[in-house]
Amino acid sequence: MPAAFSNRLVERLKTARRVVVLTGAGVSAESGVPTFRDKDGLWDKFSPAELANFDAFMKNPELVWEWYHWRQTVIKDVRPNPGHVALAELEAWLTRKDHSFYLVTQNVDGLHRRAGSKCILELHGNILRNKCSVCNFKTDAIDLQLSEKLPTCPDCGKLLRPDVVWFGEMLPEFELGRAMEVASACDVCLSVGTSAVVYPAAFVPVNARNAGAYVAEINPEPSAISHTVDEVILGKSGEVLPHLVTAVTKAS
Ligand code: BV8
Ligand code: ZN
Repeated sequence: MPAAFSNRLVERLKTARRVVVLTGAGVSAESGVPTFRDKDGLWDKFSPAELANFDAFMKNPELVWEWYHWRQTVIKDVRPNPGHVALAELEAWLTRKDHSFYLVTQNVDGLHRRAGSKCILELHGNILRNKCSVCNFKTDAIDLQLSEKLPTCPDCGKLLRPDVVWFGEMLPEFELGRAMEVASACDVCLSVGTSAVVYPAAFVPVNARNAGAYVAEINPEPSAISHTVDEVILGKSGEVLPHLVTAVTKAS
C-alpha cells in the first residue's frame, strides 16, 4: 500500500491554479535507471569528481565517454514508469482547466517527455543530445558506436561531449530563470525523487515555500529539504503519484 498523503494535499492540488513539480533521479528509478547517491547508485561506482565535470572530461575523455555511453544505452532501453505517466496526467488535467503546470527536472533521461509531459524545464540538459566542447554545435546522440576515436565536431573538429550540465557549469539560463520564477509564484510544489543536495535546482522547493506555496515531498527516505516542507510522503513515486493524481483528478 503506497504511503498515505493527506486530504489537505489533495484539496490543495484540486484548487491550485499554478503547480510546479521538481523531479530527480528517483522518479526514473522504477524504470531501471540508476540514481546517483543511492546505494549501488551511479556515484557508488564512480566519483562525480572524476566524471561529471569539464576538467575530468578534458583529462580523460575516454573514461567520461565510456560512462555516458553506458548511461545512454541504459536509457535507450528503458520506458517511463507509472510515476512519469501520473505527472503527465496531472499536467493534462490542470491544463484542461486553464491552470498552469511546470515540470522542472534535474533528470537528463528524457523519460518525462516520453511519458507525455509537455511543459518541461530540463535544468541539467539531456543525455540523448551531444554538443561540441568548444563551439555551439549540437546534435542528437545517435547510435554512437564508441570506437577508439572519440566523437568530434563536424564544424570545428573539437571533441563532442554529452549535452548535460556538469559541476561547476552554469545551468541553461532560460530554464533556470523560468524555474525560479514559476517556483516563486506557485500554489503547490511537489519535490519528487530527489536528495535535494544539488544547487541551484534544490532552490525550487525552497523558493516555493518562501513564497507561501504548499510544498510536499515524495521520496522513500528523507532528503536535505524534508525538514523544510509542509508534508513528507515516504514512498516510491511510481506508487504514490498514480494514487495521488487519481484522488485529485477524479470527479468530486
Ligand atoms: C552551478 C551531471 C555555477 C549530469 C550533475 C549553490 C548555488 C549554485 C551552485 C552551488 C551551490 N552550492 C554548491 C554548488 C555547486 C554545485 C552543487 O550543487 N554541489 C553540491 C553537490 C554540493 N552545483 C553546480 O556545480 C551546478 N552549477 O551552479 O554553476 C556555480 C558553480 C560552482 C559554485 C557556485 C556556482 C551544476 C549542478 C549540476 C551538476 N550535474 N550531473 C549527469 O551526468 O546526469 S548533478 C547530479 O545530481 C544529477 O544531475 C542529478 O540530477 C543531480 C541531483 O541528484 P538527484 O536527482 O537528487 O539524485 P540522487 O541520487 O541524489 O537522489 C535520488 C533520490 O531519489 C534519493 O533521495 C532516493 O531516496 C530517491 N529515490 C530512490 N528511489 C525512488 C526515489 N524517489 C522516488 N521513487 C523511487 N522509486
Ligand atoms: Zn565545434
